[in-house]
Amino acid sequence: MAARAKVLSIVLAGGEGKRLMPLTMDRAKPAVPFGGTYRLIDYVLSNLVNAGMRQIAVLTQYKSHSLDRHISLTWRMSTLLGNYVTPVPAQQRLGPRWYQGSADAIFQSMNLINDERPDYVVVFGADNIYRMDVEQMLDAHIAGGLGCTVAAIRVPRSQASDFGVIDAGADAKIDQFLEKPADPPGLPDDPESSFASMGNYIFSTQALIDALTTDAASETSRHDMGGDIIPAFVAGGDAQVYDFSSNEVAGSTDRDRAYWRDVGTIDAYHEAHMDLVSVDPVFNLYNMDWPISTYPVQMPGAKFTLRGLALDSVVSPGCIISGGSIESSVLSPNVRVLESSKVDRSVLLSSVRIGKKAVVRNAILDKNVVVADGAKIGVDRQADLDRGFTISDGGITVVGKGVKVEKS
Ligand code: ADQ
Repeated sequence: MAARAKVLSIVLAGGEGKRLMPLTMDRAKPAVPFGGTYRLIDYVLSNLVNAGMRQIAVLTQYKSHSLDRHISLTWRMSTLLGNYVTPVPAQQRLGPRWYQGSADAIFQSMNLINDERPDYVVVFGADNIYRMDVEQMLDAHIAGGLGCTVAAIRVPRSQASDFGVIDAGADAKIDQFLEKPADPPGLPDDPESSFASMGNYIFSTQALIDALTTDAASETSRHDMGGDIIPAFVAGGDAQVYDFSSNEVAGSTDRDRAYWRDVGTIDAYHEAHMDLVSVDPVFNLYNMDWPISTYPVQMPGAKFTLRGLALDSVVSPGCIISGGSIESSVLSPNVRVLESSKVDRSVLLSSVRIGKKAVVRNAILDKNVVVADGAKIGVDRQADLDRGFTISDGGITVVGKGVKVEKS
């Protein structure tokens, strides 16, 4: 039997997440809670670990305290056999400066690659919701024999300007890569769809080292993986695409196989939660053949009293719904909803308190928000703006951490 290839995984977790404000006010984007008990980073780490990747460095930067703590508490592994999942804060090894871009983050962490001497380097983003068997992508990378493989998924052309858009031939070799083009090209067999990069890459180690070293010396580069490194591989004829729809994850159906969401904006974050609570969700959190793991919550089961009820919702441990009603919503641990209150199409993060006769609709309430008796959120747009809440383009009201919302 051939020896298994040696792989180092690098998770890019240093983005600021400005478009998720105020949820990213005090935490890095990959530490933003998602799906009740999880954080965004749990999805990529579950995919890597389930696929057998056991040397994983998570490059962190801004506001990384909550992220570092989560990774250390949840993902720490036995160091037997050289296994680890470790947060690597920005080291400023090359001078007193933050990372300039995602490529600079890896360049400044080159010592990890030099120490580990892997055959291949897996570089994945930290803030997308999906399941992927990374080993299948690695096999495709090895079989293709090129320096770089980019995972991609079909998205509606109208949304493709947010992504790197790929034009590849039948042999999977990438002919053109356009990072966030204003007018994304459609696919020959489907003009209203484009092939979008998922921001997940696999590199042959020497090819990556060469590309990063050339990029670091460039004065015009923004030192960005999608903006500079991938286009350089494509220009050199050394990049191939990996079609995510060919990835078969244990226990998944054809439908959830095709599920991938970039939850970088408030609207996308809210929509992805609505996907979770749909009656027959495309993305199935309950597929225990490919578990999404997180820090286990040490709290009693959710309790419903005084005719409190929840329909089409995810209610985490420690919650008490005492006479209130919840519909199409996701509740993180330790939330309270009291008598005659209504929560609809909303995401409540941990320890939110909702008093009596309150209404919360189309809203995201960050940790520790307290909603007074009779207060309304997401009902009157002007009243929400007047109270300083953020309202997304799609009309979702976001209330920041710890805010006390009075009856207006
Ligand atoms: P974006 O998501 O816009 O596009 P970026 O903001 O660089 O790219 O984020 C990618 C990942 O890198 C995220 O996980 C982020 O947290 C992290 N990151 C960003 N800057 C970093 C830094 N300085 N240090 C460490 N980590 C950093 C990318 C690709 C597109 C692709 C989309 C898919 O550029 O081509 O389509 O991802 O979501």
